Amino acid sequence: MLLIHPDPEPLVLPIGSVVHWDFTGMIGHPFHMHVVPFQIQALPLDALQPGMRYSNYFEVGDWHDTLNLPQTRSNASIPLRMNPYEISGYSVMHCHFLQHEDMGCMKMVKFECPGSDDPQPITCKAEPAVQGTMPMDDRKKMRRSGRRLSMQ
Ligand SMILES: [Cu+2]
Repeated sequence: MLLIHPDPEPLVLPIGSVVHWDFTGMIGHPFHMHVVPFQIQALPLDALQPGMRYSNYFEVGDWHDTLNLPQTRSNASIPLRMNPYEISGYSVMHCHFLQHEDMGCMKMVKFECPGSDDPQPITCKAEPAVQGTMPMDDRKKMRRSGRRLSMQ
C-alpha cells in the first residue's frame, strides 16, 4: 500500500471488522492514523537494524494513533491490528512530518458502514466492535455510565 496523494482509491476498512496489518516501509516516517487507533501486536527484535532499539514509549499491546519506529531492516514488518467502529466515512492516514504530508505522503481511508447506502454517514449502525479488539472497552463503558476512571 502506497501513501500518496491525490489518491484515487481509498483503503476501505469495514466497520465491525478486525483489520490486521503487517506494517512495512515507513522507516523514518512517523505513521499517523486518524479516527481509529491501532494495537501493536509485536515489536520483533530481528526487524531492527543493528544497534537500534525500540523506544520505551511503544510496547506490545499498546493502542496508539501514531507509530514512530527506529531504523528497521528493509524487509521487516510490524504486525498491527485495528477495529473500525461507529464513526464512518472518509478520513486519512499519513506521515506525521508536515513536510512529507504536504508533499503527498498520505492515503485516503474509507470507514465503510456495511449495508448503508449513505456515502458519508456520520455514525454506523453496523455490528458493534469485536470484544477484546477495542482500546479501552471497559473505560468507554465507564465513561458512558459517568463513573470516574482510575488508572492502573
Ligand atoms: Cu514522512
